[in-house]
Amino acid sequence: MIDGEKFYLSVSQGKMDEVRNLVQGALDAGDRAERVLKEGLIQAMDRLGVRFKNGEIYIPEVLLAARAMHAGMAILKPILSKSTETIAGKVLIGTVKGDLHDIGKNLVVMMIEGGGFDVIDLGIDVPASRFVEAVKEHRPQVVGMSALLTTTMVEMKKAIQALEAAGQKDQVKIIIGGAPVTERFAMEIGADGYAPDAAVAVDVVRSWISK
Ligand code: B1M
Repeated sequence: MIDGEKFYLSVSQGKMDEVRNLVQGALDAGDRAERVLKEGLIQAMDRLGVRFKNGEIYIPEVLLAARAMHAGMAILKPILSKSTETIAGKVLIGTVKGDLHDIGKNLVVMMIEGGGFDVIDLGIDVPASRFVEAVKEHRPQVVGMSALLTTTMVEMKKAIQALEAAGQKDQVKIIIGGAPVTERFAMEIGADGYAPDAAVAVDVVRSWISK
């Protein structure tokens, strides 16, 4: 029996040991790893995501919670990786060329992972060509790009154009975000979606990839 409230309290307070114990306890009691992930960890992160979106909690709390969630995920990952039905889909993400900001991008990565998706994180300063190579290599359903500088926003356009030139754009949905980015800009450069924050990013990805 998974006690969602206990998971939520431990995750939201960033208590890594407690989260590990809850996960291990549920597994020892016979709960399937998929259920522990969905009804324990993901549900906790979902509740947290809503509070973050509503401005009730802030970035440090989300980062701490995400770390606690990762501690629980580490126990589940070896079990889950044997099953194909658990991972909802694959998301490739990176901060575009010339841009070294990754705090927001990392938050997006953590939240998307918390949503049950497999994330390939290309890191920072990712050139258009690397996005193209990685799409060919990993075959994600979604590509995410982050930019924090007005001067690097143009790199998002370049990466989308490069994906198009390589015949890869129609194979993926593209989401962009970062402080200077807007929905309008996203549409102008041919992205499929935009998210103002990590919680909305998960919602957008979920709307594209049905479990
Ligand atoms: Co820089 N920096 N910085 N900086 N920095 C800004 C962005 C700036 C606004 C500060 C300012 O002048 N007021 C300014 C940009 C101005 C502009 O272009 N309009 C700026 C500048 C100018 C610079 C340098 C050029 C400074 C210099 O060297 N002269 C330089 C550039 C380096 C480079 O990238 N080439 C630089 C360097 C740095 C540090 C290295 C010191 C550090 C980055 C450390 C790191 O990331 N590891 C840094 C920081 C920390 C900031 C500020 C203070 C904070 C950014 C941040 O992490 N915010 C920032 C000022 C500010 O924003 N108040 C600033 C918290 C983070 C959680 O929010 O990243 O917006 P954010 O992410 C959000 C959403 O945007 C969204 O979700 C996240 C979570 O909700 N989101 C996505 C982000 N990516 C997404 C992707 C999605 C969806 C949503 O889908 C894929």
